[in-house]
Amino acid sequence: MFIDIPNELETDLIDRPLPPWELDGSFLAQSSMEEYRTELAATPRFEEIAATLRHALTGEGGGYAVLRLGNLAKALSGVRFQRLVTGFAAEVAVPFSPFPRWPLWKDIGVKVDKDPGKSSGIGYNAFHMDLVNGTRPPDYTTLLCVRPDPLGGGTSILSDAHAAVMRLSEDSRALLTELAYHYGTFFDLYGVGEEYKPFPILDGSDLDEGFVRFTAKMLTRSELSPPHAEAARELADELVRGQVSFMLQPGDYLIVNQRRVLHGREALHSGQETIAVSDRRLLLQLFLRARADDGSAA
Ligand SMILES: O=C(O)CCC(=O)C(=O)O
Ligand SMILES: [Fe+2]
Repeated sequence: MFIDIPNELETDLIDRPLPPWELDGSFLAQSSMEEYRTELAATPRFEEIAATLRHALTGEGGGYAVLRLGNLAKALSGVRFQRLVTGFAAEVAVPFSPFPRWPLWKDIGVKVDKDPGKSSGIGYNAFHMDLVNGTRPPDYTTLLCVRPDPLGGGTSILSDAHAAVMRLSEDSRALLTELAYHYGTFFDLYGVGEEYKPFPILDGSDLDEGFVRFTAKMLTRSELSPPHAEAARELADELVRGQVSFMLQPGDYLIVNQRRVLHGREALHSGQETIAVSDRRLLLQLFLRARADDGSAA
C-alpha cells in the first residue's frame, strides 16, 4: 500500500509546474482537473502510478494507499507541491472542501488545549470515518504529512471495516443496521448531503453497498442504548484487533477509501507544550468525491 514514485517521474515532475487551480463552488473545477491531467499524463510512467494508486484504493482487499512524495516535497515550493498533490488526488476522485470557510486543503496542526481525542488534539484519535453524520460522507479522506511529531508520537492507524464487521456475531450486526446511532453536530457543510441523525452503522446486508458509518468517538460522546452501545463497542474492538499502523513521513500522502477503511491516530508524544507551534506535527487534509461513473459512488 506504499507507492514510491520512480526517479524518472520525479525528475520530470520537478520541471513541470502546474498552474493555480480554480474552484467551482466547493469542488475543484473541471477545467483545472483537465489541465492537471494533460500535464501529468505527459510525464513518464505517470499513468502507471495513477492506475496502481486507484487499484490500491478500490481493488480487492485494498482501501488505502500512501504515495511517497518526500523527494518532491523537498524539491518544490509549498504551493507547487500542493498543486502536484492535488493533481494526484484528482486522478482518484474530485477534490472538494465540505467547509465553506476553509480553503480546499485544511490544516491539521496540534493544539494542546483542544479536546485531546479530536482532530488536532494531542490524545488518541479513535477509529472513525470523517463527516460520519452526513448522508453522503466524502468517498475518500486524504492526509498529506508536512511534519511528523518531532517527539515521535502520532502513528497513523487504519483498519479494514468490512473485515471487522464480518468478525461480529449476526446479532451484533443486526443491531448495527438499526437507526440508533448519532454523533456530533452538523453545521454549515457543503457536498456531504443532509444531517443523518440517527443513522445506522451498516446500511444493509451487503457491505459493498454502503459505508460502515462509524466513529468510536460515539462510545464516549453520544448517549446510546445499552445493546446498541455494546454492538458498537464490539466493532470498535474488532477494528483495533485488525489495525495496521505506520508513521507518516514528510511528503507522505495517505489516501483512505472511506467505504472500506476507517482511520485514526495514536496519541502524540507527551511534552507538546514544550514545542513551538511552528515545529509541531502538521498535516493537510483534503476530501474527495468519487466520480459518478467509476462504480465506487453510491
Ligand atoms: O491526525 C491524524 O493523523 C488524523 C486526523 C484525523 O483523522 C482527522 O482530523 O479527521
Ligand atoms: Fe479523520
